[in-house]
Amino acid sequence: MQRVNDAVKKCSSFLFNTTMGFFVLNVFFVWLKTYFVYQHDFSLGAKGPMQEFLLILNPIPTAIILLSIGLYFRGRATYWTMLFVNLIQSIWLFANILYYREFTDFLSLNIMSSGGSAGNNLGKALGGIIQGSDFLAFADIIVLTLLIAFKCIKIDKKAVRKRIAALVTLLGAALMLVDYGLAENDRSGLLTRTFDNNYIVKYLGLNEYAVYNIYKTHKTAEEKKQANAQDLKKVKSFVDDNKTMPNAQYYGKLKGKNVIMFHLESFQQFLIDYKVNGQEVTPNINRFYHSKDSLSFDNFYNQVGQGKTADAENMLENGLYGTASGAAMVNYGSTNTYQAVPDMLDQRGYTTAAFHGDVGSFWNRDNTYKNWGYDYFFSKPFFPDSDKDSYNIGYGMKDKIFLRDSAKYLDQLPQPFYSKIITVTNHYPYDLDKQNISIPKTDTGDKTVDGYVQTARYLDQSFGEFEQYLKKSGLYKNTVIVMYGDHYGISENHPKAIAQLTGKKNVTPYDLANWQKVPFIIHSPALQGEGGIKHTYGGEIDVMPTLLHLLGISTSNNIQFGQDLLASKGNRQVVPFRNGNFVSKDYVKYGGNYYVTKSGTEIKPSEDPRAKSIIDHDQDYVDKSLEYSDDVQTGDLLRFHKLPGYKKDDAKDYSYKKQDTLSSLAEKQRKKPTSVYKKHDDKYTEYVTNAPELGGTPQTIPETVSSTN
Ligand code: GP9
Ligand code: MN
Repeated sequence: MQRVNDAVKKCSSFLFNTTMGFFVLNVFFVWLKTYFVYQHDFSLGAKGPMQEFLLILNPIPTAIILLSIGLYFRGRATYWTMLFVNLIQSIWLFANILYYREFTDFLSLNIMSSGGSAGNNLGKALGGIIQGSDFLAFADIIVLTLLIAFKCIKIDKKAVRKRIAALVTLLGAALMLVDYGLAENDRSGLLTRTFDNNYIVKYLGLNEYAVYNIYKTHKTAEEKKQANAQDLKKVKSFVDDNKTMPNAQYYGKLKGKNVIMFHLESFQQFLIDYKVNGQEVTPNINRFYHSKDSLSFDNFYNQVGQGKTADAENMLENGLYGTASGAAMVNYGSTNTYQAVPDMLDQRGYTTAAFHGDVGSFWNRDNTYKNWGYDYFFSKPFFPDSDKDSYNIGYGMKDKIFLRDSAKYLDQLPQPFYSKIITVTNHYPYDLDKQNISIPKTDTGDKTVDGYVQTARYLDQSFGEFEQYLKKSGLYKNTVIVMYGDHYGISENHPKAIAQLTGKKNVTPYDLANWQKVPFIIHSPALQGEGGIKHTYGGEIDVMPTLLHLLGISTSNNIQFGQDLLASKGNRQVVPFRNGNFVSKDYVKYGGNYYVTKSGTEIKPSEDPRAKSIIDHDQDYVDKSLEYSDDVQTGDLLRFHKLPGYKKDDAKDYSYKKQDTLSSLAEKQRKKPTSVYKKHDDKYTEYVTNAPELGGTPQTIPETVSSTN
């Protein structure tokens, strides 16, 4: 007992009477409150022991580094410096608690310096959102100050040796490196690909996020400052030179129709008509693909870079490539000027809405969509019980549940509407719970590959249910359903499995280029049988002009890099990949090799002057397209471009908060009662799903498991 008492005494004398003790107290409290806020106020979605561990670890390094500044002073100055550093960190924590509660995102330099919508709204709403527990962020500072005032903590006059102070700072830096190493190991590309602010905080910490955000903001602002209206000139002349002539047969054919952009997550073209065990994997999507009311494309490629889904979205709705590194939506989405498809349609009387069963902050959608003109963004918090474990898998809600819940909102959109529905279940690692599995895995033996057909089947079934809803609601006949796969599902790092799935002995770069094909289908009964499978070479960048022309909207004044895939004239049929490779109607350049597109025969351009001149020409087009598209985004060049009839709009006018959304929807319906709900006398369409989580029948896998195809 005596020994315990002695130990406690020693310990408290260290903590209360020495500089190092005071330092330890501060580090401990900063860590404790930050960790508490992580768990209590933010939803960082830490999964598994490593992410949980990093959440515990990540407040410590900056706490040590910053508080150790105090160790370089002596006496009183040391104590006040530490308290001051603690205070600064606490204010940052406190501000983020409030901001996050309202916007499910973290404060950024742009938001703070713009004094924009976010700031204003936050100011107004502050009274309403502040909670007593928020002030815990300052509790330790008050207690420590009082303890000093009442001399319970005695100021240690001795200075800490400089060498020791430096060692402590170094310890903080070392811990930061350890944290970063473990984080990169768990989620590679964390800082280069920049998925989501939540990820940076989850893995690296709130203070690291602040530094990263300041650095990024500064870099982006510098690039923008250096750009001027002159830079737009060469871009514009390049875009003008590559304009396509719309096809009279199709131009305006789908004018005034609703549009649903149905995002098939990670869905590759090879899945179309693919069979496992003699069964079609995706019978519903196949049916759409082959329908006479569908314009389908069998030489259509994904062109994404690091931004993956975000790059696909950027291409489809802006005709701009993803940027050379990172995700354009994250780096520029909050600040750049856009002349995007949703906004163009919005200004022509469309209601515009995006739907996604993940959190709104992923890929910075919650900010970017405002600048793209989306009236509404229905993300996870909009759907009932969307946090329930059994409703989720991988990145977000299971597609069947997500689509059922989305239909409720779709019913309420005044028509015509333009909507984008982003599915997510068919995403790596292709996990699916047993009750939802309805087809055997493939048997390549590659674990990351074999479940792919199962989630693809699930996506297909989800789409099938959604199609029934469209028919039942009456939307089907006056809606264009655009389906596209956003990018690969099985990456090139699985050549053996790819060979087996495609029935080849081994795969060449030519096969891998073909492997980048994804479906692109424009389906509408209004095509009146004038669809068919088109063989034009194209990719995601071409969707914008193709679709807008079908809707009867000219793109001749847009700064966009796509070409109308239905064009009667001027289509180059060159498909740039983000790394400068390409596929054209003539040649394929992939992984440093060249092939004849139609036959797959490898060629050496240096030995074939005719091929070389075509390839050089195509390469020049590819390089310029990518370079100019980057210039538009890094220099924010659209701020200098006047699009006739287009009104630049302001992110401040949009709010994706649930309450604001619901009241805006209600008001819109009163003013413009053209929604399904209004047309059906204030009734929602019945949505039928067999999702077992909602009481439907669980799926079963057929007995026999044999090899693919
Ligand atoms: C997450 C989802 C996935 O919201 O869009 O993005 P990805 O990893 O496919 O780019
Ligand atoms: Mn994706």
